[in-house]
Amino acid sequence: MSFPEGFYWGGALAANQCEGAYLEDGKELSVPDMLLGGDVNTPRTFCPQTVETAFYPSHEAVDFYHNYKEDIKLLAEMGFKMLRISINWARIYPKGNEEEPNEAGLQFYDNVFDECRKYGIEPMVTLSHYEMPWDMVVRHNGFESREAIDEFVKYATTCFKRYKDKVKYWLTFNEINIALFAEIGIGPLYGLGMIPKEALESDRPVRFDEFKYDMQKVFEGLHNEFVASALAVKAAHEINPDFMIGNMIAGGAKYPLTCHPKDILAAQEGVFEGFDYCGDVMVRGEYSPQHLAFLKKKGIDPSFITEEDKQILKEGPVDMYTFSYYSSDCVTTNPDAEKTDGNMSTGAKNPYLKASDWGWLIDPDGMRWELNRLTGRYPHTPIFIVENGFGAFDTVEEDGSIHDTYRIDYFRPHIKAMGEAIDDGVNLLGYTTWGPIDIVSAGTGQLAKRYGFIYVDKHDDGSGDMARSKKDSFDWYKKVIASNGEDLD
Ligand code: BGP
Repeated sequence: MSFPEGFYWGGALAANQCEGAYLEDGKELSVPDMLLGGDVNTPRTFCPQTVETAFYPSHEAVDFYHNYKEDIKLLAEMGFKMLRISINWARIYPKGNEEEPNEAGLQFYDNVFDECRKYGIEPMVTLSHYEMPWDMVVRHNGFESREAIDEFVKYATTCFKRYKDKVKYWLTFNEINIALFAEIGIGPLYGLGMIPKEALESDRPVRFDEFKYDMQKVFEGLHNEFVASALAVKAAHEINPDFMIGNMIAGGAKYPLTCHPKDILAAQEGVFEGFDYCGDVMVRGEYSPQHLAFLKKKGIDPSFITEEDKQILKEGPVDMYTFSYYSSDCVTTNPDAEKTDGNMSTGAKNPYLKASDWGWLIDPDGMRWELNRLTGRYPHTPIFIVENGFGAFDTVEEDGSIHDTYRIDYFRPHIKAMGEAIDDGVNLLGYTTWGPIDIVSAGTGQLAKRYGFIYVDKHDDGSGDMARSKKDSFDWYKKVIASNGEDLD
């Protein structure tokens, strides 16, 4: 198993899940600031700012905004080569449509990048990680409107110019394919900043499972986002030809539940809908006949794909394919098959795999399989795994130690699988684990769903002093990085 020299070991965070300081230094509301938490069985709730007593997890999060120096120092101690963060769009353009960016917001990220570079950590930046300025949702329902294209390109260009000598690796939209997860309500709001009118105008909190979307509008919104991404990629290369810009796909492996040919066909379609609908357009810069047939089957009118937009897509393919990998699921035509009980996952349950406490199936071989599949589909595009990790309850012992062997047991075979995939011929540039410091869960809004090597004393009732402490996995990952993936014991 041979990880190449210069392989980027590190971790990944999202601004809305770690920063807090939700109205500081000119920042205004963004999408996650409107959401309350849920849990494994309860979807999150959209709740306009009328409930004074409610706990909004993103408002304080784990206060990375004021702790970034201490946090980056700890990550550096683990030997991080890369830190993926997102820029909170509403810190730079608080309403999305200002003429000039907010200098205090820009300065904050200058400080973060300088702090990373001080320790030799290469930053990677996601421009939009579910964090659209709320005002854009209210004004034009996010990417339902083409106004969002201009607003995003302006924001992206501001960042590319400002940080052109500090940041080389960029992702346009986090998990862009989540837009199509409309059946669990969360997708179009997180992915596109689109919310059903009834929810927006409701005078009571609305749970995600009550959201109903018009799929024609969702596919149009997603198309607008492809166009925005392609325009940003083009602008980025004009500003600095060395930039590496990636798409970002909510990844995983999808298998047929059985070898019945109907299941095989259903899984093939599931993989296209789940991953490649977005991946193909962003890597190849075009829709294919397969896309058009798929839209037709779904009853979607494809006339939003204009000649002018086709040209834009052609001029802005990404330089690398990046994805998150946590889990896998199965596809079947059998309506009675058991479903995975995980939040954010709707597939059929794989009887050979164990699950986390949130029902996410644990499948390291699936990671190798998916890396190989992507290499076959996009042979000339390097790959980056930008999220992988294990959300779990942690127990703090009396002496303050945290023995998270279950987390190490999750990482070990995944890192091994990644090494095997490299030996299979996959061109993998790096690996950033999700939430190296405990942060707010995107799916449930919980703090109890912890991913970190570093524990944060913050809880779902809002209590906690935010103190940071090392878990057992801290020293383990440090050893993995120091040995370039060889020492996994
Ligand atoms: C991805 C998101 C992240 C993240 C992660 C884990 O979907 O890009 O923002 O949170 O999944 O999910 P969760 O926080 O729901 O456990």
